[in-house]
This record gives sequence, C-alpha cells and structure tokens, in this order.
Amino acid sequence: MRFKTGLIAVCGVFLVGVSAPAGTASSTNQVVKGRFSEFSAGIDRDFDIWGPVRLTIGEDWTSVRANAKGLEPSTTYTSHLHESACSDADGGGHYKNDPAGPPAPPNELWLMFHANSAGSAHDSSSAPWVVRDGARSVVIHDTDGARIACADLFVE
Ligand SMILES: [Cu+2]
Repeated sequence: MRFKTGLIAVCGVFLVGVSAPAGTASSTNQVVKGRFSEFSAGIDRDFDIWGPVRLTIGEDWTSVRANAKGLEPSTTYTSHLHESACSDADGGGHYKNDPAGPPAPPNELWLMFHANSAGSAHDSSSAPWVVRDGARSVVIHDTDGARIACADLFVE
C-alpha cells in the first residue's frame, strides 16, 4: 500500500481514469476518528457532552457519522463540519467545498442531533465532494447558536 500511495501522489491525475471495480471502493475509503468534548467557555448549563465522531472520505464523497451524549433531553441541536481545529477559534467557520459558494448543504456538511429523553442523539450526513486536507472539526451548537462541543479531526 505504501507504493500505491506514492503512486497516487505522483500520478493522481492519471489514476482518476482508472476506477476500481465496483465493490472494492470501500477498501480505499479514508476514515478519520474524533471525539466530542465540550467547550469550557460560554456554557452556562451543566453539559457533559461526549461521543465518537467518524469522518469517512470516499472516492468522490465525504460523510460524517456521530453520536452525542450529555445533551438536554428532547432538544434539537445543529452541528456542522468546521474548517479549523477546536482550539483554533473554536473550530473557525463552516467548512465549504466551494469557499465562494452558498453557506448551506451540499456546499457544507451539516448534522442534526435530536436528543432523546436520555440526552443522547446520533446522526449521519454526507456530501458529494472530497474534503481537503487539514485540521477540521465537528461543532455542536446550542439552541441559541453558541458552540457547546467540538470534535477534532485531522484529514491527511
Ligand atoms: Cu457550526
């Protein structure tokens, strides 16, 4: 695989036309894992948010799947793929496939967490583009938009 990775880096343009047979694409997907933890600042409620986040990059798509626990019961939260690490301006702005494009899906990747009576939620979402390399994060927003939790993801 090391040889193949190097080949792709050097000859990526040529390999685009050499698509893998159907059914084998999943073996080439890149998976990046992270975990939610809450922001210490700007939280005036007793959250204790945690949960795993998985970002998967396919041949021409990116998906995010996440579980979040410690949310307020029966409450809906918005969440997005952000462009920076959690420690960098609390995740920075929303990640946009086309930086000049609209601030909404499919140009952005959004999640929606509908917390159950125990404060747990899960969601998954995908977009028809491959995320660029760099520090990324998934941020959960409170109902007033405040950033309450974040998971770091580093796409190589
Ligand atoms: Cu956001």
